[in-house]
Amino acid sequence: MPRPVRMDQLDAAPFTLSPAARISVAGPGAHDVAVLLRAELATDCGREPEIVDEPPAFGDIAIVIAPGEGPHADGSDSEEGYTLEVAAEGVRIGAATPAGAFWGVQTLRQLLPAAGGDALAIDAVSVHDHPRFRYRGAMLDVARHFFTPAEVERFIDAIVLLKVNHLHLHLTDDQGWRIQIESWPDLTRIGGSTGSDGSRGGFYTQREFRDLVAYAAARHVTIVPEIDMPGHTNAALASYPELTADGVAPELYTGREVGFSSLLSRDETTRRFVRDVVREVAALTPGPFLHLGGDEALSTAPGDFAEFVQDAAAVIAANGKTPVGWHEVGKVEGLPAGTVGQYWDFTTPRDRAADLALAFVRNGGSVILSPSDVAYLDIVYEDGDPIGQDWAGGPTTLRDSYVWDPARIVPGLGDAHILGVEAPLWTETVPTIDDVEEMVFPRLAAVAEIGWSPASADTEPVEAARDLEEFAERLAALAEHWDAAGTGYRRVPEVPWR
Ligand code: TNX
Repeated sequence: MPRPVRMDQLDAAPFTLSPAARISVAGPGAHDVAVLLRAELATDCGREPEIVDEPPAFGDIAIVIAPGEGPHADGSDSEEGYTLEVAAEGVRIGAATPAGAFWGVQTLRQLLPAAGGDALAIDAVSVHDHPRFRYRGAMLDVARHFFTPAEVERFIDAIVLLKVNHLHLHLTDDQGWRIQIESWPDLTRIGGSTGSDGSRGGFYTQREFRDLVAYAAARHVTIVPEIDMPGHTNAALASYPELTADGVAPELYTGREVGFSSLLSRDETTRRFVRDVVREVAALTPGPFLHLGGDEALSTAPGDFAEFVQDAAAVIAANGKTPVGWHEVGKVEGLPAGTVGQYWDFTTPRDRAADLALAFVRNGGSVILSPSDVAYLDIVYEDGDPIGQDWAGGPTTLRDSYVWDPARIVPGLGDAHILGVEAPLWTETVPTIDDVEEMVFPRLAAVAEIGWSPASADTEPVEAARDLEEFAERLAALAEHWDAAGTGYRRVPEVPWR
């Protein structure tokens, strides 16, 4: 999971992971991948193979990173592909990059029986695999409810099993400001002091955030930080009255409304604020993207919105980052070329949403698809669920999250202009990391597969291109790994859980 591009059962004896098996490494970065594999095997099945810098012996796991390795031979230009060969003689993972090898490791983990036992055997198999899209994302809203660095690390561990390679952190909103800004310390001192429903709040110091970015990067996950502007900013306004029109700080906000707050446009103090925040966040971010939000700015006049976003996007570009914005940002002319849009309207676009998405392409950029009626992880699974919202087209079942295709949403927006897919978890109603996991899994597996696995051509209707029953069988197998890792998930009725 996600389904590989090609997987052939071989007519050969199976591989058994013996207690004497070693991990043999060759090529730049292979040792680091091996260290991660060893740690994952320790959790998955209680084995900690020795890592050796020598050719594999019978029964070893080899990790080989070299330019000719991976599925380039299949005509893919992806940097993230890998091959995996399993037979009695041993396991061999080949890739051109450490990321490719790491995704091969995730496939190997899934092939091994979960929960250990003595007979750790895998049928002989050959896998050739690479992703459909470069960007496969999950979003965690740490602004409404705060999650600690350890909780976010646990979340990263869970998403990499699905080959998800971007974690978008929604760091600021009306209910909380979660990233330390040294030049504006009250953002976290005041704005970070609470959260949705009066929850206890919290924030990441710059040091904690750097460590989180490094933890993610070691696992080939890029952190995409979002500072949501000009709306969704009550926590900032409550921290600094000089950012408001009348100089009076609003109360901190713990409710669930959206669209009532706004930063000012054409205001010198606000400009300084945006420059300082973007500079500090960009400096913490080795990844290419900085997300400026831009959604639901319902109390910002259209002209003010355009001026604000033009300025913020230019500042992001001047700090060496590619701006990302929710699709409303597509209304704004004169964005830096290459600005990325994140589409959150439905799988059947309403109003101007399709045109706004295409505006990013006209400007030399690309689009991340997060259609809210299928990819929003905070939407209830069933009517009456105690946690979750239900605005985005009613409940989102596993079937809903699986049966759609990114290239069939906005007419004229095909694979070439789609950067990838992302499933966001908003947390107004999601207080704990256990609740987070129950909302995210198994639906993230569906979106991750849509982002990784090839589409079955243009089969009409889209239902014909996705076999829910076969997917559900694979999910039931995957869930044994979730059980072993202690990852929570919702036991949705479509899956024959074991
Ligand atoms: C919409 S769609 C939001 C968030 C809410 C979410 C709740 C979008 C970009 N923003 O502010 O948390 O709905 O489902």
